[in-house]
Amino acid sequence: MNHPTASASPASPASFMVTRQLHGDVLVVVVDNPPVNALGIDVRRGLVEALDAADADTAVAAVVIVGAGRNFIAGADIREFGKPPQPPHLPAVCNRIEACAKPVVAAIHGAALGGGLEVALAAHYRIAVAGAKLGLPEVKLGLMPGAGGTQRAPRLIGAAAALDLMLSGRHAGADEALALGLVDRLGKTGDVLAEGLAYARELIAERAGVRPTRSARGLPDETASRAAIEAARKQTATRLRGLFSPMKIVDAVHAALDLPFDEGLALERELFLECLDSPQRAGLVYAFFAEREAAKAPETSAAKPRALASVGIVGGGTMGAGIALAVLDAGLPVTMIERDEAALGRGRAHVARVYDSLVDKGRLDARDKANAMARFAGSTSYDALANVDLVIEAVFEDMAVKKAVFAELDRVTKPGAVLATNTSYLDIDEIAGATARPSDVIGLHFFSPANVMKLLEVVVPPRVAADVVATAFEFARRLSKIAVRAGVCDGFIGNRLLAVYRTAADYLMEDGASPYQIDRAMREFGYPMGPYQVVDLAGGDIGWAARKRRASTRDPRARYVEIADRLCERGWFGQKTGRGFYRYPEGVRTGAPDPEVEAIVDEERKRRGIVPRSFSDDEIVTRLITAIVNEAANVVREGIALRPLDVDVTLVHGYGFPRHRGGPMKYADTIGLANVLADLRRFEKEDPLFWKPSPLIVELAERGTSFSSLDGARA
Ligand code: T1G
Ligand code: NAD
Repeated sequence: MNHPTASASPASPASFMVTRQLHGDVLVVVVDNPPVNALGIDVRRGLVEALDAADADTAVAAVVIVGAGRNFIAGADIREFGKPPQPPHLPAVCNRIEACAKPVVAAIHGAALGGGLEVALAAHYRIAVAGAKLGLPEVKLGLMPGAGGTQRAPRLIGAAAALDLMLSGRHAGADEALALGLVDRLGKTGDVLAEGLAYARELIAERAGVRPTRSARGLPDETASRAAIEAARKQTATRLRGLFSPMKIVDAVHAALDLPFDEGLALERELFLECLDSPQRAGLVYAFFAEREAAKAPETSAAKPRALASVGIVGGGTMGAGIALAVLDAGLPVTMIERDEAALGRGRAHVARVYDSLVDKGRLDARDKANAMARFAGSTSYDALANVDLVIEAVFEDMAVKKAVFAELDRVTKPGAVLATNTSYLDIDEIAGATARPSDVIGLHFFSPANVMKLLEVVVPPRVAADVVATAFEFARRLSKIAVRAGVCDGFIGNRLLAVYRTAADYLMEDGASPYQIDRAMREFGYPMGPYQVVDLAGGDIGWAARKRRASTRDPRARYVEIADRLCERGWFGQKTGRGFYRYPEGVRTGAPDPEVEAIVDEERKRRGIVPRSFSDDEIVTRLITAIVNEAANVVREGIALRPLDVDVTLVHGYGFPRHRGGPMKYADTIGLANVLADLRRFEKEDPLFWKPSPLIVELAERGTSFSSLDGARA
């Protein structure tokens, strides 16, 4: 939206970020703080000045608040959190808007999130145009609405709807916002300023006057409201267990039901400040910025992406079909290549099956499914890939098979096509060597299920061209994936750290901890599953194959625990065989501890002459996280990961590391690298090879600094 020229008092920064102009008798107040009009101090000051001006100017009959650029207001300025708060604080700004003697209209386009929606809720009337997204996502930052949202939203849309928005953090589109009562009307055009002005003039003509939300009667049905609050308490105590702010949100909404507005607002402030001080807020805000920084690789600013209008996928198995779904969901056409018609049929059926279940659940419209399937083509001839812009190979994890596929791709694809492999472990530079154009070959490492998991490791071999890397990041953005740049080594960033995590867990198990205690301790720490539940989910046979492949190159001095091999030798591969480390009675996804497994563990200890000892849950967590952090420091030191934040984003989005802790490197910084080094020195006495401290940790600890010092200013 193009905003009118400033007529505010002389050149305070506030006057640049919040401008105002009289359109007849309507004062238009424009918030202009790129990139997302965050409510930083100057914007807050500018809004108060604008409302004061409106009340003081008799020529003003109504006010319209609107955002410049692509959004209304995306919330408080997250970068201000953790810094000393400066007045006017946002609750006061919102109260000032609500107290205006002239009707105030919030004209919403793009994002109206968090404090941005709270500004709109403080206005007396709200209009939105198509494409608007409204929400109170503070919970995703370890926070809660802190500018009246917990008191005004329930009054406007009821306790249940308000709690759903605040506890899920999801965005409501314009239509849903109207249905909920978050906005009063939808604009017929996309011209948000014109729509806002028209609405304001109508209100003036009708002498509609002001309509403070604080006195809205959205909590009429006390019984229903109490039931919604109790249901939210249960949900928070179970599904959001371990998170700090959700229960504070429920407490605040409860106050909206029982307390007068200003007392509820005061309680909200108290609870908000508690959330602001919680370490979870620090971890989640770190994660917010780290994800965005990870998308900025040197190549993305050095080169322009190539064309990306069509995609080929070779291999229609677990990953090929999942990747096809992700590409179709992004609106792109897909051509799948398989060895034979039967395999191709399985790949297509997998894609259709996923869409059918979404349609059945009402999460996808049948028409959208048909449109997506119409963009799906399949063939057993590689010639079908002659004109695609990008090809992703997802065939068997076998070097010879992959090299044959890339030689074929080299023959059929057009010059400039990007050739990507989804290999989990294999040397991408060797695969690239099977073509005459290694500079066009890159790794795109998806995670299963590829249409669901957000993480995408962009694996950069030494000979790849910068614009190919830039194309990979652009592709990730199109698929709404969180991309992380990784160098080539065994397992790249994620699987390399997973292997060390698993090894440390196996050492603990053989030394005396039960696999079930280890899993429970890691769940308490915040992982959705412990390491042995993950093995059973992914399939013990996959790891077994990898261990056998590595046997010839394994360091003979390294300790090797054979417990998992004993289970695999019995065919106990996990969920897919009904038992692994746990037993899975027919159709049950949550396994039961298995005394036979504990007996096998005991046998192995005896065979190795190990006298089992007990470990506390804390010791288990310390050892497993320290193992990850130590190896991750090597990954950063070797340049496999550009920065520590890239490791954090990888483990949070691909390996279940609890997001509210920010990631292993952020977590290590909260503990202090000197303490991490002390733990490493302690463990090193037991096994100098496995626990050899990373030189990077030694260096940073000696310098008394942190991993984040390597991330650059923002993260
Ligand atoms: N504060 C500061 N910077 C922000 C920001 C914010 N609220 N939102 C985005 N940015 C930066 C972001 O880091 C990036 O910077 C650039 O803007 C573009 O963002 C009291 C306490 C709005 C949907 O949680 O969800 O209000 O990397 O890449 O994909 O109750 O940004 O370019 O340098 O994400 O188009 C609540 C957070 C705050 C919304 C746009 N608000 N933002 O998505 O662009 S807490 C939120 C978003 C609060 C009050 C409480 C998204 C977006 P850079 P982007 P996008
Ligand atoms: P899969 O066995 O499920 O599927 C492989 C498919 O490739 C099969 O359908 C097979 O018919 C097809 N294929 C084999 N040779 C072919 C050829 N020459 N031309 C065309 N199609 C051919 O395997 P998957 O689990 O989907 O794994 C595929 C790749 O993705 C592997 O490199 C694997 O390491 C990697 N990967 C797997 C996962 C996972 O969790 N499964 C995760 C990330 C990466």
